Amino acid sequence: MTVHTVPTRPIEGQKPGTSGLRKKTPVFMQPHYLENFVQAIWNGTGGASGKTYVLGGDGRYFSDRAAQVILRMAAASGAKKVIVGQNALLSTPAASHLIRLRKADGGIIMSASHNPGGPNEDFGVKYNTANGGPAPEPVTEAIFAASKTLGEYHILDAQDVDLSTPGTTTLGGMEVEVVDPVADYAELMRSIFDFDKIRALFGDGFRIRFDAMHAVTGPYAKAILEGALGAPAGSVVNAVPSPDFGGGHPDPNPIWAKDLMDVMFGADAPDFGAASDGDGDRNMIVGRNCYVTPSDSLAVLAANATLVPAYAKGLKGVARSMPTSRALDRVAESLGLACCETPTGWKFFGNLLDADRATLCGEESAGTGSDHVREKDGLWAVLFWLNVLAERRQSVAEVMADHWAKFGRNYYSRHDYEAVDAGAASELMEALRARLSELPGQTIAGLRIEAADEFAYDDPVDGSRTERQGLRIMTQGGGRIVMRLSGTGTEGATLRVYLERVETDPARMKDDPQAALAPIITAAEEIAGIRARTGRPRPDVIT
Ligand code: VG1
Ligand code: CO
Repeated sequence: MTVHTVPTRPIEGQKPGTSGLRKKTPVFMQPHYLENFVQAIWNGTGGASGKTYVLGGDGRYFSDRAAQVILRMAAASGAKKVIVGQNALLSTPAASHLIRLRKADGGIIMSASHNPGGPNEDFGVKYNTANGGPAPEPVTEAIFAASKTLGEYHILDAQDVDLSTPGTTTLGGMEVEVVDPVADYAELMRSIFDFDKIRALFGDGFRIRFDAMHAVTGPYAKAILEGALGAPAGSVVNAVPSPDFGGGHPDPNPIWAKDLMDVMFGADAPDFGAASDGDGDRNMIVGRNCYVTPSDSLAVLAANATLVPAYAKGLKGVARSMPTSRALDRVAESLGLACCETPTGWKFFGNLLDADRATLCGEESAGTGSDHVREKDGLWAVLFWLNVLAERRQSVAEVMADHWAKFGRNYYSRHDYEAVDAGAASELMEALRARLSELPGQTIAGLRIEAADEFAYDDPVDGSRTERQGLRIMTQGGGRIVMRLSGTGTEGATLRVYLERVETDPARMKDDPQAALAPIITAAEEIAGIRARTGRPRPDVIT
């Protein structure tokens, strides 16, 4: 088999964002686009020679062909071995686990996560390092730098590798091992949770509806929930991964998982509902007539962690991304745990997890995880909840009411303005940045502003500093407005406005979050002029 050295030129914009490089699928399918980026990964990480990688993805359109290109390029650059999920499938947490289990040097995950897939939708490539986690900033910077100086790439001239059956083959001088994507992950879950207790819960008639949203978690949820734990057949719906996610938007929130919400708020609703995203790292939790915000879910898991065998001895610490609500901080304070605040994106939790400074981490965007892998993990969060409910034998609504009574309630919502004009979005941010220093002391929409700043993060483990991670405005009584621009979009700019208010009076905790947040929402509009600057009368997505 011949190694081709193909001359190429740097392609602009191959800068990984919050979570890998995401572009429209036709962009990724352009000549040399994928190849350039893969070569930049090798070049930016000291070469592929002699290395072992894990490869998989969420099965979205183009991943079958991309997997073959990546395999041929790994072989051409002298990699020793690639471990591939059958049919190129691996959820993001399963890939993270496999990298760690097999002590691989790294992994490539083909996914654009919750972004839709298909010929005209999104594709993505994410590189994970040997700890199983998303490449941290210095590594993504090195990959980006390599993409800017590329003059050629190497690819083997070979037929496609059969990825449909587990087993080992060779490609040039490289070993290719096709593995069952579910088995090792299922074993890991069994080692963390009390499967007997959860099985007993289902045995007593507890009903669950897990919506895999036509994405990668389907086979995992079927095997674990219906297989190992005995939930009735049909508990997992939309369980077959499809290249375009059934034409849907595999984002587990009340907007895109509306079917699930309707069932959970309808007559004869099951006891528990959950959904996961394209690549299986996000989770949505909903009880009967009770939606749990991701920030609250994180706080509840922290407060109940000792009910789970793997965390029975307590947590070493917790961490949340800055825009995530401070419900977690309240739990941490009462348990005497350190609570670290990081920029948005899972890559910032890696160092804390590796250094044993945090056991549990989470983001407001429906990502929760622990030190069992180095990614957020959707199905793990669902099993965590089930383990807690199996121990407490209460409804989700009762668990939430109890939690708020004990810790207070952080009303929380995120308003997204999607695909707005990039120039207008950056002007909005610039204008607000310029006004930050004059805001403290002012009263806007009846709320006194106590502090305002731009978030920067000093990593306590490696000392690196990450700046410009969101504008924060703190109001009287523990309220907060955060604004930042998304780093995962593929069209224009997405403005995210995060709104929070604290309520400690149990008598007032039944309010609808949007109503409870009304003064904060008004203040955000007055301060930033969102409507005028974006030309949007209202947010596109409210979660
Ligand atoms: C979003 C979320 C962030 C999450 C990231 C990747 O990023 O806000 O919390 O880590 O997506 O998640 P951004 O930059 O668009 O706000 V996933 O499941 O899409 O890999
Ligand atoms: Co995801």
